[in-house]
Amino acid sequence: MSAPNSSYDPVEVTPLQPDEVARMREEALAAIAAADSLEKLKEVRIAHAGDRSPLALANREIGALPPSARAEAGKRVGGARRDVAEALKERQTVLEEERDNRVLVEEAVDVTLPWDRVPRGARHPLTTVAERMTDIFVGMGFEVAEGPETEAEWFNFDALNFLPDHPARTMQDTFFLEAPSGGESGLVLRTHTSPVQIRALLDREPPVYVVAPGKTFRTDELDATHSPVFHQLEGLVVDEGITMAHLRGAIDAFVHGMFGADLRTRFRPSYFPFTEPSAEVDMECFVCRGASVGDPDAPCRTCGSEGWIEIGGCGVVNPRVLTAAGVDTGRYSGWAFGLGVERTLMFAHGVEDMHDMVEGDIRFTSAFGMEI
Ligand code: FA5
Repeated sequence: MSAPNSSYDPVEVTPLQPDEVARMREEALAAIAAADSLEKLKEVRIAHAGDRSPLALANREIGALPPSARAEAGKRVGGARRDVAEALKERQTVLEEERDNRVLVEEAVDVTLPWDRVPRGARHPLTTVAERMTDIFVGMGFEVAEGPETEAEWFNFDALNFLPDHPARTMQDTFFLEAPSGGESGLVLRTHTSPVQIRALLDREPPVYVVAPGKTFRTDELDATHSPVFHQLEGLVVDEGITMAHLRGAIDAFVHGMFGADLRTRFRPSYFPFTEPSAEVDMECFVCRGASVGDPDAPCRTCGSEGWIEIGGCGVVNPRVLTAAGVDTGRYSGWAFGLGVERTLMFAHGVEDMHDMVEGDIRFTSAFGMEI
């Protein structure tokens, strides 16, 4: 800035000449009008209204003028600066409005788009199928009983009338945990849910109507239809006047509730040490209903064209078992069954390979939905 000078001629100070002030003003207004974004307008503001802008520098020259010349020069430069400030404000408003409208369009939320939230997990279908099986019997008045997965050999075998030389007691079938010692029973991973029969009978007085879903273990290789860890649903009824006809009725009610209202069942003679007589339970194939039997043109994968599907074992409780559990066999009789849960899941949902049930692939589990 020039020093005050009484002989100073304002007309000679170039930045303060009217034409020059008008040119600076026009240049600023043109730049403001041409700014097409808030970023560009910011640059224009610094260039034409900032401390180092031509009009700001011209304003500084006013202080160097003789007092008589200051008013006119101040009016001229001040007017130009005011016009520039107003134009900046207006342009700022317009550009902000344009930006807001653009954001509203560009950032609109499409509520119809598919969501990408982390999916919720699903319960394993073995759990839900075991619950559905259990519920059918609970609906008939049965209560749920439990037993440990690590079981005394006495409950798993002896009390169920397995003689010491029964093949199921050899290393082929059973995970033995502790050998018997000092008169104490050995420990095994239970090979079936049938020991819960004994526990239920020791825990309560007849009449007994219980079901026991649970995990069981055998030294079987994992393949399409076997797993070393699998699940069963045990059922036990002990009451006065109980016959095999009641067993047929209960099994029919289960098959109808689980697979279809009009499916037939049949009992095939079998052997279990703890039931006499014993039977394997078959149900009519719910896919082909027997139509595939003897028809090579229409084979059925579900039943292997047998027309029937085996779902478990059952029988009238052997009086020796009732005696081991302290039940008066002169007064009470009973029946029991053991159904495979994996097998039920395979038939109910068309699962063909047991590997799918144990490998933990979430794509298998989530296909069954979020059932709880
Ligand atoms: C028993 O385990 C008897 N406790 C059933 C029983 C209970 C009979 C009460 C009489 C009275 P079984 O060994 O057949 O029987 O097994 C019953 C079911 O368990 C089979 O039908 C099958 O569905 C299932 N199962 C057996 N072994 C395996 C395995 N390794 N993997 C998957 N499921 C199996």
